[in-house]
Amino acid sequence: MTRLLDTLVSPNQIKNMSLKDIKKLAEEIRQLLIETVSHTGGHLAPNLGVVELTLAIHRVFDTPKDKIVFDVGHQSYVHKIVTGRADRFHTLRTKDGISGFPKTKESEHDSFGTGHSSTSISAALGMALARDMNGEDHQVLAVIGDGSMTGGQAFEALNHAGDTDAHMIVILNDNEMSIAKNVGALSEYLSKARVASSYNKIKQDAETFLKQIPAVGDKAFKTVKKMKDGLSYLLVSPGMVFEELGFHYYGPIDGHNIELLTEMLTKAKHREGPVLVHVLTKKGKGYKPAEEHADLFHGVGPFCVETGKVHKKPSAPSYTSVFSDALIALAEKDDDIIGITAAMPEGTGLKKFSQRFPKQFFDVGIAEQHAVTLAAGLAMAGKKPVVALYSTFAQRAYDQILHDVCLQDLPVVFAIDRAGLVGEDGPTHHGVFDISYLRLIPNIVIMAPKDENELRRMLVSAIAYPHPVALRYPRGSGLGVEIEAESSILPLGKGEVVREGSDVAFLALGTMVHNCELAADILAEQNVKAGVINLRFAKPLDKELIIKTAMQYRCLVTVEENALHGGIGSAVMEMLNEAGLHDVKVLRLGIPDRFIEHGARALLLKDLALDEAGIARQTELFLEKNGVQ
Ligand SMILES: Cc1ncc(C[n+]2csc(CCOP(=O)(O)OP(=O)(O)O)c2C)c(N)n1
Repeated sequence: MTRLLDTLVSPNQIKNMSLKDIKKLAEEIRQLLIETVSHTGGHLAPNLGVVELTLAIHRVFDTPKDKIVFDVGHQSYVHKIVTGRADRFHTLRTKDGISGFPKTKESEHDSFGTGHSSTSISAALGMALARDMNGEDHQVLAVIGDGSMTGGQAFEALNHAGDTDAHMIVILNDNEMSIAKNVGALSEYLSKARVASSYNKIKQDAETFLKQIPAVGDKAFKTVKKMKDGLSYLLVSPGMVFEELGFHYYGPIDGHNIELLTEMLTKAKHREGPVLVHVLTKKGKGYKPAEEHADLFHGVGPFCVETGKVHKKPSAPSYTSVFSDALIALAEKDDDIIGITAAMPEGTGLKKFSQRFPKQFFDVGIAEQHAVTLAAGLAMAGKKPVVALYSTFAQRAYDQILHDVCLQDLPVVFAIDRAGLVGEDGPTHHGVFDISYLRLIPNIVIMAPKDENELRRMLVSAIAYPHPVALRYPRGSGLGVEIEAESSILPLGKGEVVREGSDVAFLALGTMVHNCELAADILAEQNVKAGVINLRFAKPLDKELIIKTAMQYRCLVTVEENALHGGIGSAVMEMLNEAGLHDVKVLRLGIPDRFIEHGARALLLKDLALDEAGIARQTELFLEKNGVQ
């Protein structure tokens, strides 16, 4: 049987489809999503939840003329499928394949690139204001989840949009979930709105029914009305908050009912000014394992479609889980330790901590800025906050790190997870800038472990140092070293000599220490004797060790999984320059000055010549050029 999907070349075709066909198309899209993500991994549950919503949007609006901004963009797969990318969808998140997030370079139907949350309303408002200035007449939509609505920027944008006449439509996709269960007062409000709307519906149905019964009808009707008046103070008007902010509110409506969605979106399209359409969806809709475990299937690795079981590769524990266990062990002895996450309890490993120490844990929603200043407040009052953030999302809280924490030299620990290349999520998620953007801030200590034991020692040290500390570690598994029973404090700003050599010395940090050891093995086969220094600290640098190594080897190769600009290579060169060591040759290896696309981490490292073979090859060329070989 031919699939409707195979005949779909333009989203415009959806407009002429019968409702029956649209429902069939929805079914086919669900199959494609499940089948593809079971191989590639990706954001399955969010996309299963927005199949009908996306089809209804394309039924009512015309892309690329009309602009849709998907918040975070992890739920844009259905949009990609119906805008001419169905045949390439199997390449999702693979190198040179379809990106897991909207990308203006990938399609004219993607009107704005996203990946970090809570930006959609700002971007859509900007587009709507520009449209009006240019005298154009297209529509602008922001599709934002209830989780992303907890981000401060979403409120800033609502506050501004409601004060303009610009016509734009915000679609609030409310599934009561962020990655984990959504948190916060807004989330509570939205739950009440759900209850209020079903209460109103029951009330209306009951009233109509009772009025139809002669004689008894009137009496019963009055009783129901009394009940309603008694209850109404408990209920909120569903759209009150948004109406007060200057939006015209529609909803809440069933986000899986295409007819209703079409009707509401058409109304919203023809209204003036800012409009908010509140839709209720089920995350993971249509695939039982994803409905039942929406958090696990939010962003999932390859899995078995029949059982819903994630394929687990046997491997060493992840750095995240080593961090998680080490933090719990520390908190067992110190109840001043506070764990803080910005809506990522599972991803940062703090979920276990929250279960063990519920009173010492805060999930603040997608609010990295607040998380950091909250930690500053806690630290000022004597607590020992550990803010676990992904490197890429810590960018959000830059001013808070600088102004609220470092300027006051407060002992806040930043557990910077997913530092380095993250792989399939791509440029919006690679954590390759943190050393550069943190290194210039006074007072902060920055370190990165070479393996699991060093991560444990660094966490113990971070809690003990009386300064702000950023401890960066990568996504994925550690090296599989045997975990030591005791973890002692590291001397601040001291590196270690991992391997002695004579021709060239690697100065490396974090993940790259191991790669340099392997590269040194390769070089040894060519009779090149390479030393390996584990710097441990990006700040303060081990001046004594670096100067000594520079004088001894005269040829240095710095290696880091961070941008070359402003990274440890830059730091070492600044130090050599200040020490007057102008004739020491330095090769800097790291992430070049461009955004790195998505793809498996190993492939990306190979492409950038940051795997052992690439490091060895580049080192040989460098030595040749400098007449060492
Ligand atoms: C600034 C920022 N912090 C954290 C994340 C990680 N993140 C991706 S999606 C998501 C939850 C989004 O929830 P919601 O908007 O409700 O969308 P849903 O997946 O439920 O459809 C989070 C926390 C992010 N993308 N950006």
